[in-house]
Amino acid sequence: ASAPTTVTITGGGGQIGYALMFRIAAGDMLGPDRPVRLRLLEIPQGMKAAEGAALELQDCAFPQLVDVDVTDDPLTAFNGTHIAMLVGARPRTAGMERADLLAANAGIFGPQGKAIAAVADDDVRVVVVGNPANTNALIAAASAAPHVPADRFTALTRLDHNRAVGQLAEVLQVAPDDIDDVTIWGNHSASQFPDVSHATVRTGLVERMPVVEALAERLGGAAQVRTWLDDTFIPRVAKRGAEIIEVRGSSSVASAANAAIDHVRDEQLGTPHRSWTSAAVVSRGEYGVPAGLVSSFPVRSHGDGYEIVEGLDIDARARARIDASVAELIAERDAVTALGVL
Ligand code: NAX
Repeated sequence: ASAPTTVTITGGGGQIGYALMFRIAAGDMLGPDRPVRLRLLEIPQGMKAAEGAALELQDCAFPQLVDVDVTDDPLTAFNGTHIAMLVGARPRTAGMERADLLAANAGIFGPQGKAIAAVADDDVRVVVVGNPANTNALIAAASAAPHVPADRFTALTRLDHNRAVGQLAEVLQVAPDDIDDVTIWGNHSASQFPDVSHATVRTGLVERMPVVEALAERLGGAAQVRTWLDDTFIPRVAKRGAEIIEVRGSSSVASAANAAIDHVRDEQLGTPHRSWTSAAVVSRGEYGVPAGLVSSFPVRSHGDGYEIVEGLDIDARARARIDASVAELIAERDAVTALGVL
């Protein structure tokens, strides 16, 4: 067997952490042949919950799980880590302004970025799940520079991506796996742009059809497709988190953990040949997104990190939606800069 891969989960005593660790230990993220060492980072109040989860991991006797450490010290948690999943964050509480939220999270993700730079493996990859995920990733990347290249830092928009695929599969009455090349652009927030203009759906053994054409057949014409996309699909995907809270009485947990696993698996093992997925990565100016921002893009991996899929046509409607979400990312970055964090 290969040497163990060390995976650090921050917020290991929280809900998403709990949903993540058992699936990672079972081999869902890195495949059945890679032994895993788990490190759970918590703040003192969360230590008991994380320790309890570690006891349960032991009780699963997972063959691939080499060991589990629980700690409230970032330098211990990130020591030699290969994959850091930054889940723990400061949630927005009643009466909290956006600047307060950004500042509180800068106080978490800045020091964690520094700790990663100091002690993580040279090939470390980091995914930020804790919100505001894009800007938290920006802060962590800036704090880890220049020791860790910025492209090792990503933020999770795979849940939004999977939500979009799920909605399309339902309307088109196909399996989710029949749909390729959906894109989430921009921020992991209500301003995001779920884009189906390049998406295709399987119609035969190898034949595919543009999703917009398949939608037109189902909904009765191009005008109906436009209305459905603008009034139903885009807002439903962008606000799905609120819908889950309303129906379930609690935020997305298992689906968020699943998306984080998909994100890391594809980054580490590669995306399927034929298609791409979505992840928030550091822009180098692609598609007019200002360099340095952590924005969601169409991305591919050959097993060595995500690269942005370039050269896609962006029409005027899409341009306006991407620009609106990117404007929000710029505002978040400027607010953080004003706080003296960047
Ligand atoms: P919980 O409140 O259940 O768990 C968070 C845990 O993080 C707590 O146990 C807390 O003690 C710990 N924590 C706080 N500060 C920490 C620090 N400095 N170091 C280590 N641990 C720390 O929240 P949960 O439901 O697990 O959600 C976690 C985060 O994911 C939230 O920020 C949430 O907004 C975000 N989400 C992001 C999603 C995405 O697609 N990017 C979707 C799901 C989720 O909303």
